[in-house]
Amino acid sequence: MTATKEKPAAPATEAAEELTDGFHLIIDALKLNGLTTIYGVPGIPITDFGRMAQASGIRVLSFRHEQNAGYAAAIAGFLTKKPGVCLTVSAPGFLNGLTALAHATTNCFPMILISGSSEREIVDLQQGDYEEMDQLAIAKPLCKAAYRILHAADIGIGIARAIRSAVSGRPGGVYLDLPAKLFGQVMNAEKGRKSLVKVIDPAPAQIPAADAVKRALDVLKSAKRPLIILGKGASYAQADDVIRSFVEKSGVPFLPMSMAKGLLPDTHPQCAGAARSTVLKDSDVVMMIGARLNWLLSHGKGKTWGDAPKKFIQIDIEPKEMDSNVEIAAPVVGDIGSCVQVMLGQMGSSWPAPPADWTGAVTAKREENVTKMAPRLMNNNVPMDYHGALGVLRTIIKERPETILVNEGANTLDLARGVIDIYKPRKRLDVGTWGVMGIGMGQAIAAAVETGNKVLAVEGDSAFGFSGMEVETICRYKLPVCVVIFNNNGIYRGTDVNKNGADPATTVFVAGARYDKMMEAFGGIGVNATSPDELKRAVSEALDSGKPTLVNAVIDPSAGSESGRIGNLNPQSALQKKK
Ligand code: ADP
Ligand code: TZD
Ligand code: MG
Repeated sequence: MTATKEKPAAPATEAAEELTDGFHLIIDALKLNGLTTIYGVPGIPITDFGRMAQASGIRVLSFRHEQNAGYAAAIAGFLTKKPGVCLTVSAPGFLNGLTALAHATTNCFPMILISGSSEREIVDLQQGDYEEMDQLAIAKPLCKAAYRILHAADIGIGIARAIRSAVSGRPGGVYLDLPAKLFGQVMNAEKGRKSLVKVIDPAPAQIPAADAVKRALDVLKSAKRPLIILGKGASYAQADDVIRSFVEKSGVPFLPMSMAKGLLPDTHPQCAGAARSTVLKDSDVVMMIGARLNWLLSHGKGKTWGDAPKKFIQIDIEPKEMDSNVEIAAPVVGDIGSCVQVMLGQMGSSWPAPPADWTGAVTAKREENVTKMAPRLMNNNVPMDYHGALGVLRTIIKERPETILVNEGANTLDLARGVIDIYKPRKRLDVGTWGVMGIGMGQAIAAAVETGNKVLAVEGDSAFGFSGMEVETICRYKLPVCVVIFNNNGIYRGTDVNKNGADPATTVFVAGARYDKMMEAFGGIGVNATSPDELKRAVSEALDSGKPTLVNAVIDPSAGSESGRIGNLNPQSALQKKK
């Protein structure tokens, strides 16, 4: 079957019954629900499906590895509030995509992984079919919901269930299993059309209870040292104006989690990003909006949070999130847009500003830290250190606030998160809840595809390696992506030496590698940048031209620290002293 092939012809004996089949019904169901972009890798049994989808006007982006296509779909879900779709072949392709599906679920991004599968009769008897695997059973524990469609007549319902499962309540990943036989199944076209479902109100508003709102406002009002923490759920909610109005009306200092940076600009007078340790330690009431008290916030307790007793207010769509780590004094369950809107409405016209000694102390701390950092960001050292290189990128983003920043690595991640200010919502994408390496190229591609904006991907050399082959994809689709590799010759540092044998140490790579040449191999622009000035010129040109570019930024191999900012999470051997 080819892309240009018409719908199945009616047998000559039956007078012109119009027919359709699985291929067309899946495509029609996706389009009916506005799912018009697919990220995937072709092969049996979905090659023709990809061609037909492309012929039907769906944008089908072919990747070099399913994991990267999956990360693209996951972040597309975050950026658009519609499930990102990843399409894979059976067993190995499915498994490659599964990491991204689990990642989407963990991060609360809506995504649908659609995988072709082998024949059930053979799989279930384990008779050794081509790429045999019980994919549905394997996917189930790793996602929000998993479905298999066996009959063409169920395609409409199956896809509707997948969409609703992905986006309603707490968003997450959904697996959809499509056995090879389904695609060719034929049915009456009119019946087929009628079987399709346009999902009405897939993520219904969830209005918070009035007493919960009152309780939350009472706690907030009682605070002497209040703090608002914005998480990526708040970015996802696309309630930007109402969140900004609420924060500004409250007068409370706010701390953005990494993917909530830019929801209000990092340069906003209430932003406490540069006074993070102080506000976490000294605050007495903390209001979480779309952020979880997981490891990224030290579970809401311990040294990070200081000794002073704290009360938490939490807005989240997932009721079970409340009290997950510490007691939540004022849980507000609902969607962020509705919750913040209702709270804003109830604040009245004379909401009291937080005590000036608190807001003043936060501002003073922030300014002290910003001033301390400034000269480091202007250094012109060669080889570059992280701060010298990031100082340049910080200015470039300031001048181009629409640019989407993708960021992964260890030192490259932790330092860039602190240094590069973000000015607009959903303009910073990164490793998320797992701190996973490998999201870089998938996220960069989807960010460019979904928004049309320019993308700057700031990558550790190790981090980049997980998805580096997708630079070919970037060149093939001519996407406006500039990849900057912070090349310090290794993981955390490039200086480790193995004293006990001929093999290199476990954390180092080929010294002086030229990643820029990878880009040139596919017709993109490659630049080797050894100084902040060279870096500035190369990245500015790339973002202004929109041409696929990779800048190999040579970083001092000894500049980084083990595990960036989270070295404390490494277990230590009692028997072996660390260097
Ligand atoms: P961060 O890593 O930025 O702290 P998390 O991923 O830990 O953020 O938390 C995001 C939270 O936002 C999740 O608990 C999720 O249930 C919640 N969430 C996602 N979308 C919405 C929404 N539209 N309304 C309310 N809560 C949401
Ligand atoms: N594998 C996966 C999928 N995710 C991970 N987080 C890791 C391995 C472990 N890991 C980190 O947590 S950071 C990192 C690895 C391998 C790479 C750090 O090196 P880098 O950044 O070159 O990307 P810096 O600038 O050298 O620190
Ligand atoms: Mg490195």
